[in-house]
Amino acid sequence: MARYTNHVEGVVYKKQLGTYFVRSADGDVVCSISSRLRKELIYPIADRSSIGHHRVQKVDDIHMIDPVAIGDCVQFVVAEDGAGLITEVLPRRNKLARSAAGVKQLEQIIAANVDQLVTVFAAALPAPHWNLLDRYLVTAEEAEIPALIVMTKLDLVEPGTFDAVMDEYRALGYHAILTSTESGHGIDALRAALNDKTSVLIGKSGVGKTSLLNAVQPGLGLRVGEVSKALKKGKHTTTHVEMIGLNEGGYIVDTPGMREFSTWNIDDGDLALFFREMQPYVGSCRFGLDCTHRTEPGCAILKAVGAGHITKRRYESYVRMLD
Ligand SMILES: Nc1nc2c(ncn2[C@@H]2O[C@H](COP(=O)(O)OP(=O)(O)O)[C@@H](O)[C@H]2O)c(=O)[nH]1
Ligand SMILES: [Mg+2]
Ligand SMILES: [Zn+2]
Repeated sequence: MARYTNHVEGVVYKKQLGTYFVRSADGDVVCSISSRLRKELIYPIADRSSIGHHRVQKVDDIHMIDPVAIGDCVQFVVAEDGAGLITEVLPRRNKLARSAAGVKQLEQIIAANVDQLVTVFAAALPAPHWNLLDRYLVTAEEAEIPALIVMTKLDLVEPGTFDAVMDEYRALGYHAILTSTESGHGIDALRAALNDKTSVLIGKSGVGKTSLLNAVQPGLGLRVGEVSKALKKGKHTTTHVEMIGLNEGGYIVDTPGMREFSTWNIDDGDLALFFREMQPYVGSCRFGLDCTHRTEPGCAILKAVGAGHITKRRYESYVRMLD
């Protein structure tokens, strides 16, 4: 049995099939996790009878119920040969999670201890998908993580095309940046917004994420892209996720395989709480907290939509998320 030194703390910055790369003040250590920790944290999810037993055994699913996430602060011990063992996951400041693809009952933690969620959309090719943006924003609200909206490929549309809709989001208090890697518009603003923060980048394939990262810092998009490619290759690389360091401080967490995105653990009855402009009305409908804000008489939210205090577009997004 290897002898271990005292507990050290660090941050998980990369993981790959049951191996965790932890950064601490004393350097980087490659860790596994203690069997006690694995049992303790996996049990409550893996035991759910609603999940077919055939699923639980798949490698991808083990990844999804991984008790240690990118960004986690952990305690670990180091053996004389330099191998580390994670013994404790320290309380998370927050966590960004979604329903695991194809397995609604499983939570997939994208990252823990995140400073902001950066949602990337293209002005065109592909056209922006506002309902998807609202789903990202609801996830950020629920997790209490600030969201940054980035609309890129601005050069592909007439000036001003999306000013109104961006102003709509700004009026809700969201920070929105318009960029183009063709013209260089907005790149300085994006670099400044990423500085010294741990950012999770999210957006469909082809919207321009890699190009944006390369514009912010030469080679950065390439590095993030390599991680994504490794993830797409096949089963046995699908657990490789990494936090990439920015030269001027801060980290980018890539979110590969995000072709679909479903919110995790948000009840229909709570959904309106995560639409900033709806939240103040929750509870003041005639049916109180039982109101779904769809067809009920005396609904305060429907009334606010009618009065123009809540936009039709955001309200329709809400309804689509309920369905
Ligand atoms: N016109 C224009 N094309 C862009 C811009 N950003 C990216 N693209 C193009 O959009 C495509 C997808 O970009 P990429 O960065 O790979 O997207 P990702 O899949 O989100 O990483 C590529 O062909 C890029 O050249 C932009 O600001 N303007
Ligand atoms: Mg890319
Ligand atoms: Zn209502």
